[in-house]
Amino acid sequence: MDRQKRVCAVHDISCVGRCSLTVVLPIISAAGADCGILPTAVLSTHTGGFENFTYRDLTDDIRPISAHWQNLGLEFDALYSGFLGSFAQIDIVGELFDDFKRPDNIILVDPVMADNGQLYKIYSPEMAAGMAKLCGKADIIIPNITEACFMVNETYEQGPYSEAYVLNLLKKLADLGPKQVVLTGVNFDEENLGAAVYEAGADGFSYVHAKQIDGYFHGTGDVFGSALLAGLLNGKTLAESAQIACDFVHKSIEFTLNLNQEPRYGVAFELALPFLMEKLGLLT
Ligand code: PXL
Repeated sequence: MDRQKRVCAVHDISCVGRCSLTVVLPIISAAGADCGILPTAVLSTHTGGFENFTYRDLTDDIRPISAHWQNLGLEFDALYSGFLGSFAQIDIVGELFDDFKRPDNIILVDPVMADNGQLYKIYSPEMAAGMAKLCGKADIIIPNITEACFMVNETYEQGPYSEAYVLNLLKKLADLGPKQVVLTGVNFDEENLGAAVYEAGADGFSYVHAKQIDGYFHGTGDVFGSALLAGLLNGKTLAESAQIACDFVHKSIEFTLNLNQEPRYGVAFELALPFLMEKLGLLT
């Protein structure tokens, strides 16, 4: 058996609502990896669809935690960042990447800050330039279309998209510095929804998708990103991992609808974990 992979997941803890660490940790664990966490903030719920949530910013804890890990000589096979607790954390997480980057590990950045054409309420427009800088330190970035538009100063449009619109975004995102880009929330017709997968310098992109399910489901970006990383840690290519992630999100939404669960509480990904493990070849 191969050595167990170790991940550092840099996201908030939204205590209720299934996004960020309450999603990343179980999915990475189900993928057979050791998932270390670096919480960026603690909230009573996530910020989408709940009022009066509590918010504890953990900016001051990140450097001491990282320093302790460096003293221990820890190494990570992947560092995966998502929702950051403050603007100042962008530079601090950038330092963390500098300190833990190895020639063969993966830095995966989800520049979580916006959706549906709008920045999340708690963020100011300067977040976009900061996240664009952080993306420059990543091997792989996984923005949605809104985040992409904010980072490369393009006009946000609603789908279905033309290939030219998507390719332009992909090239500009790759110009920020990452080697590979997975752009989420891409559709070319009303039937399907998926992601465009792009290698820096390439002429075209590949497209992975599943049947579109109407509605807005909270936390699916984190479910997608975690399953994508789960694929990579298990030796799948980026395109294979993106397809697995897309199918996993689709299955999780199906379970959510079958159970009539409220979308603001996140998707029922737990029930789809056996499906993910099967796709990763972990059940044989
Ligand atoms: O899933 C993204 C996310 C993560 N963490 C918090 C959020 C959101 C999206 O709204 O509010 C706290």
